[in-house]
Formats: sequence, structure tokens, C-alpha cells
Amino acid sequence: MKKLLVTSALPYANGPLHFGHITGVYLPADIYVRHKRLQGHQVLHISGSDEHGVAIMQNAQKKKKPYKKYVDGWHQKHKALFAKYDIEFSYFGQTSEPYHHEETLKWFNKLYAEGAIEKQDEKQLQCQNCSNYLPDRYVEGTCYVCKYEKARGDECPNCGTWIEPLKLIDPECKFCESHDIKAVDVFQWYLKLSKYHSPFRKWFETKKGVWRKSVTSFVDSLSKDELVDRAITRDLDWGIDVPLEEAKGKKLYVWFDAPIGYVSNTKKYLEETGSKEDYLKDWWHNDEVELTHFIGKDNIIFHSIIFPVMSMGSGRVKMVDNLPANQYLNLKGKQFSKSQGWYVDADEAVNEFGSDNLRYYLTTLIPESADSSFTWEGFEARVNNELANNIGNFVNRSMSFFYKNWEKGIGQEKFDVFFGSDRQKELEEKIKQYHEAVDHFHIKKGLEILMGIGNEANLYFSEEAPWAQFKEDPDKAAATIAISAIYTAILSVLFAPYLPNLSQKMMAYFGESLEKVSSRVYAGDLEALKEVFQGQVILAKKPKGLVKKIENDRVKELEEQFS
Ligand code: B3M
Ligand code: ZN
Repeated sequence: MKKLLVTSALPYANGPLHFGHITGVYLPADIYVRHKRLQGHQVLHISGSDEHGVAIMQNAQKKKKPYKKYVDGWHQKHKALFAKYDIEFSYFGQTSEPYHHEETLKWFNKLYAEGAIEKQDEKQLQCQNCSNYLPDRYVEGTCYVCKYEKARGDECPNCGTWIEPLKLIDPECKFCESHDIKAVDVFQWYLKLSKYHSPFRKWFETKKGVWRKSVTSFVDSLSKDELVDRAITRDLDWGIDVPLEEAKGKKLYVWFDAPIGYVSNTKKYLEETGSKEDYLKDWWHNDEVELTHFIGKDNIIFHSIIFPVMSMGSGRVKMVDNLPANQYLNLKGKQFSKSQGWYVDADEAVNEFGSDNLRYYLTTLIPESADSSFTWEGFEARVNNELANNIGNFVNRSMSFFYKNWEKGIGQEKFDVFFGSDRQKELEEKIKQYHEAVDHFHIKKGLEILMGIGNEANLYFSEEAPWAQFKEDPDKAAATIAISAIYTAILSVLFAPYLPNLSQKMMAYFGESLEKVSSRVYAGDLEALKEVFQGQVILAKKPKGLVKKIENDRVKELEEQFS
């Protein structure tokens, strides 16, 4: 048994979450965590709201709400949404809370003492019309790398470059829309990334061939020749105070404190659950713990370079082990955009279609190696043709047939045929491949393997045609149903990480006896099923329709919004 720390990027408490977030980060993380727990590992899944930064300030100002009130509102909404999607965290905290500020200051002070943070003069943009300083998103202009016109002062949403604001072409003030902007002298505190170039590279080399190629080549290109120092303080009035006399009035940059949120939220979790474990000694500073960050590709730089250098420089926590960063999920081929109305309300969707159907379709879309695209037609096709027709139908038909015709049960000898058979061996082999896939963050492939088992069960059932067998030789039909019940039990256990509700409904047919051996079955030890299928086997529950099909008329309506 291992200890695993799994983190999911802290979503900004700044507007609704859409399918892009869910599919790119939280759903794969949740599936992975459930999978690892079923394997018997001790897993913490940590996330929380990211509540500082200019984008939040701008929106709170627009809504005329105090910052804290504004972020608290979104924090509650996000928590509720994750619950509806059955996405579970050990702890989902808030970076505007005192416990997080406290942890962040420990990092700052240690890095400062180590000489990893230094004061430097810099030129900063200042609007000559409204005289505001323009950090981060308070300035927009054309990206000097890709020529995208709406690059922000901190990053270009088009090409992902971490923007040096002074290089923006034709910058515009986001307070007053003026283009009369000058660079003026100010001082800020810098994270001295340059000092860590060589130990960083040495560490990073060990990740090549381990992390996804898309991640390592990106990081390689960003860090090959040098690491550039970055300012981590800002002239703002919302955020964590810089703990230096000279820096009065300045706040820490949101990307300095946000990843520390993983650590502070772990501490808080252990405290709140009355654990005796120490968040550093037992988790974050423990080399036996495996650390994994689930993120989208726009967050790679912070999780592969900045936070690792902060970790290395402060010595407070271990270095990250896995970084399964995903590409983007688009909506009909175009990026989601709340402001342009080009998005699907994830809350309305789950209220209407339920978590299993959406989890199923969204899993098929996880952009592990390339961008992917959501459409309502795709949703309809995948749910109806695959989840309903393959799994739902097979389980429903075979188990209803069982329930109706063998009230006194099917004798053990019909099930015994399975044990020691080639069918058992082949299934065990498939379960091995399944573990291999999910262990390596091929979450989509894991689902495909399970659907393959479902297909096989379906095929077996239609070829044997137990309803016809029943008329001539009920004994033969009983044998077919016994094997179908074994397939159903196996699928019910294996689906638990992906479709927790469906899995539970299916497992309930076999009562407690299956629950007792479920971790052995999950691990691929199918002999364990002998304990479920012994004596006269009856179903513990009457099977009911499992998967509700999606109506084509409704899909047409939904598609129309995007034409
Ligand atoms: N809030 C960015 C994002 O949601 C940011 C992630 C923080 S992870 C430490 O894209
Ligand atoms: Zn201005």
C-alpha cells in the first residue's frame, strides 16, 4: 500500500465552471483517486478555490461586491457542482482564509532567507490617463509571440506564453480603456528562478520519458537555456500581504500563493479530521508519498517550473512525481467562452441528465493527447448507443430474466463452469490491462477496456439467446444467465471509479457478498467470486432500467442554441 497525494488545480472563484474544467482536470482526477483507493492505497485528493488575483478583483468590482463576499459565493457554488458530478475531495478549501495565508508566509520567509527572493527595480506599465498601475490582467494588448490581439499582461490565452507586459504590442488599460500607457520605475520582489537553473534541469531530466511528451517538450523548450526571474509581488489591495516592512501595501502574486494551497489545504484537512499525522512529515515532505498534480495545459509552467523551484528552494515539500496535464476540451470545435455565450451550463446539464450519463460522455472526451470537442449529438450517440445499448441493455435484460424465472435461485454448478475456464483467464488478463492503463493516467483507455468487456458480455448473451433456450431447455438458459450474472458482477465492480451510481445499482443485485470481495475482484482476482456465487444463487434486488436514453428532440433543441 502506498500513500498518494493527488491535487486538482484550484479553480478560480470567479465564474461558473464548465465542461472544459470538469473534463480536463476534476473528472480524470476523481476517477484516478477512486481507482487508487479501490486498489487499497491511501489517497488524499486536495483542491480548493483560488481566490486572489486581478481577474477576481475586476469581476468583484463590476458586481459591486466586496472581494471576500464575491469569492465565498463562487466557492459555495463550485463545491455544490462537484458534489452533483460525484467528484469528491478530501478537502476543498479557500486561499482567502487565514490558515492559507499563514502557510504561504512560511514559504515566503524561508525562500527569502535562502536568498531565493530578492528586491529588484523594474519597469511597470502605468496608465497616464487614470494613473493606475497595470499588473497582470489590468492590461491587454497584442501578443508578441503569436500576434493574438487579446493577450493579457500575465499570459496569452492563445499560445500560452507567460507574457512580459512591457513587450505587449499596443497595450490598453483595462480600467479606463486608454492606450496612453508608459513604463515607469517601481520595485518588486522577484523569485530568483535563474539561480536554480542547473538543479532544476537535473531534476527535470528524470521526468523525460515518464511524463507525457506534450508536457516534457513544452517544459524543455521553456527551460533549456535559462530560467528568467519573475516578480512575485504586486501593487494591489486584495491578496496576501508581503511580510516585509519595505513592501508595505504590496501583495503576493496569485500564482505564488495558489499552489501552496495544496499544502495548506492538506494541513487543514488533517486538523479538521483530528488526524495525528503531520502534513509535512507524513505527507508533503515524505519521499514515500507519490505526488500527482492534475492540471490543464495552461497551468503547466506553474506546476512544472515555478512550484518545483519554490519547493526545491524552500525545502518545505517534495518534488512532484506525475503531471498528467490535459489539452483543451472545446465546444463544437471552438473554445468555451462565458462572455460570448459559447458554453454549456454544467449545473443545468447535470440536473437534467444526471451524473453518470455526463461522466460517461465526458470521460470519452478527456483531451489526453489532443484537443477534443463536446457536442450534444455526441452526447446522445455515446449514451444511447454505448452506455444504454451495451451495458444498460445487457444488464437489464439478463438480470430481469434471472429475477423473473429463477425465484428459487440458480444452482452453484451453473456458475462453477466459469471458474478455471478460458473465459475467466481472458477476463483476468483484460483487468490487468485495465490497471496498467489507469495507473498510467490513460483514463480513456481504461473505460474503453471496460466497454470491451461489456460488448463481449452482450455478444455472449445475444448469441446464446436464453429466451429461446428457455423454451426448449431451461437448464441451458440457466447456464447462460449464470455466466451473464458473473459478467454483471465483474462490470459492476470495475465501473466504480467511472460511474459510481451505476456501479452501486448493479452491485446491489448481489447484496453484501459481492461488496465483501469487491476489492479482490477489482484487483482481477476472479476466484473471489466463488464466495458470491455459491449454493442457490438469487438476486437480492429486482432489476430496474439502468440507463435513461437521451431524447433526440431535446438534443435538437440544445444543439440549436449553438447554430
Ligand atoms: N486557478 C488557474 C486555472 O484555473 C488556477 C489554477 C491554480 S492551481 C494552483 O486555470
Ligand atoms: Zn487607465
